Amino acid sequence: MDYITIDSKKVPIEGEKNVLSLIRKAGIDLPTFCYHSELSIYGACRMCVVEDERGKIFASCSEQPRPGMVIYTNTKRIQKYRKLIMELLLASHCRDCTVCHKNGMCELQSLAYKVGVHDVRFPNTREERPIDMSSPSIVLDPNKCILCGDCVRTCDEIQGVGAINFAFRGSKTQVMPAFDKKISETECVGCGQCAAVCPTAAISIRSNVSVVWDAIEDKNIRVVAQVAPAVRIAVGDHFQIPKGENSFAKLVEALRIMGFDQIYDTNFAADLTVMEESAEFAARLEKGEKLPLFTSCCPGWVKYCENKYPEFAENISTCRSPQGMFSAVIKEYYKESDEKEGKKTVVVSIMPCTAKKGEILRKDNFTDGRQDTDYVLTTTEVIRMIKQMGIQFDKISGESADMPFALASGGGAIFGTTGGVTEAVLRRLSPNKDYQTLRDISFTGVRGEEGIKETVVDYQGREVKIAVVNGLANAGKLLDRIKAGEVTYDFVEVMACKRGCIMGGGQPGPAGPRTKQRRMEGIYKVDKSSNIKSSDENPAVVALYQDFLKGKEHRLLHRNLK
Ligand code: HC1
Ligand code: SF4
Repeated sequence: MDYITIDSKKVPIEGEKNVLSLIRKAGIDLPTFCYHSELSIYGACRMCVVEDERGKIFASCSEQPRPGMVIYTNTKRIQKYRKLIMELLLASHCRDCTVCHKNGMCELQSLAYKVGVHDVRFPNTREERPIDMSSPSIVLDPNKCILCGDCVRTCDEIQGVGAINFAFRGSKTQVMPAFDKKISETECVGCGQCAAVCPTAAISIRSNVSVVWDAIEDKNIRVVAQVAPAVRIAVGDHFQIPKGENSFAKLVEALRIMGFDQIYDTNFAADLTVMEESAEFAARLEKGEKLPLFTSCCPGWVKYCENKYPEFAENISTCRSPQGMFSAVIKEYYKESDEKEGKKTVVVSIMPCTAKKGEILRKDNFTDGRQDTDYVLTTTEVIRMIKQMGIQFDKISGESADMPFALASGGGAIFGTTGGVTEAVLRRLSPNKDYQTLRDISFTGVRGEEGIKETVVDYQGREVKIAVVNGLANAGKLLDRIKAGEVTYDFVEVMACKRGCIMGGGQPGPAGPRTKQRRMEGIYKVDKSSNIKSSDENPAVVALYQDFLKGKEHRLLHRNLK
């Protein structure tokens, strides 16, 4: 086997494409801003520089490993070099760290500390630039940008959107949409993946924290929370909870301490979505109409399809997302009590996703002209609120969500990761729900991290072709193949974010490969521990259909498409 030597440790080369990967394999956490294993190599930030035995200094992310190489990662020269790079980055960065909302979560801040920069010798010569607040999902603040390009490559390579790019030259270089447009005037789908990779607050999540505190403070407002499937396995990340552990009960207790009046589980509404989407799929299959049916629960995907492939817009399920269905049901549920008590119900949904902030503003998601979800808080915003309140999240023991919307099946839980919607629909449509059948469904190929998964299942004696897609660029590839007649499907699940909602733009970061893996496992553990596996077996769902929902299914659960 071939080796390289890193700081006197021999490290085997096992297919790694760059020296940086071997350094990390050796257990050394070398700082980087612009290196991400899933993106093309850019080599711009130079933070990962190392020195070889000949005294040559180079960026380890863009250097191929050669057998016999000897690498030093922390010589005096390297330390000096890194400090200088950091100082130059800080020189052109605004200095409002103490009041920045990324304070404490900023990679620039933590790396400045790590490399030992305590002073910046250079004046800040950069002009103040306007902040773009036009999107409901993200905020672009060019004054905080270090030009690492992570956001540009993510939007282009992973999401296939290309809404932002570098503009101007030299000291005027800036990341922004083309033609001086605002981000809301581009094809941006609000997925927030750019914000998730941004090491500073140059692209950040549009915050609703203060308006939610205002609502909680108002005694005439009933503040109702719904908590999405993927939030529970990431909210603990900032509180020393093991990665991927289910923190739902702790979150419920924390929300109660904060002053939320009712706390419900969006997994319950995911069960409602499975019921409606399965029925819609079965009906379309029977008629042979508008196939493939595309899932509709991911707003980033819905917008992407409408923007880039409008010819497929009719194929998207008419079902609202679980968030949309649930908020409509909650508002209807409290209608009478609100009138009697002179109160107003405000629904706050707690989501891993920034695009959900845009979904709630879509008119096709309104009920009788009313916006059902009032505010969306991402997982990171909720983490901030927990910290603001001083709740010792790791110490509280946890409580149950409120009835009647606390009970969910495992099928609802697995919505939080790629393949979950499809698996839940297959469980629902299967006449048998025994252990072996459900196990067989889980092995049809719908699980796993691949960008495009395909499978064929039997449904009432016919072959049903299914694709599961995650990452919008992969959706574009699949749609191109469908358009070219190269492939046909009956059912296609699309999630905008790679690995699904567990890696939504509103989840805490940075999340390395192990965290991603743990989050996926965390979702399946929630399913495993659930006594009810299929949405149609959820007694709370059955009861809702028998009584409250009678005659209102279409009005509350489907998009109003004219
Ligand atoms: Fe998702 Fe969904 S699974 S879209 O990823 O269908 O955001 O978690 O809440 O609505 O349930 C997100 C997650 C979420 C919806 C559900
Ligand atoms: Fe691109 Fe998504 Fe960021 Fe919009 S939110 S700029 S689509 S990565």
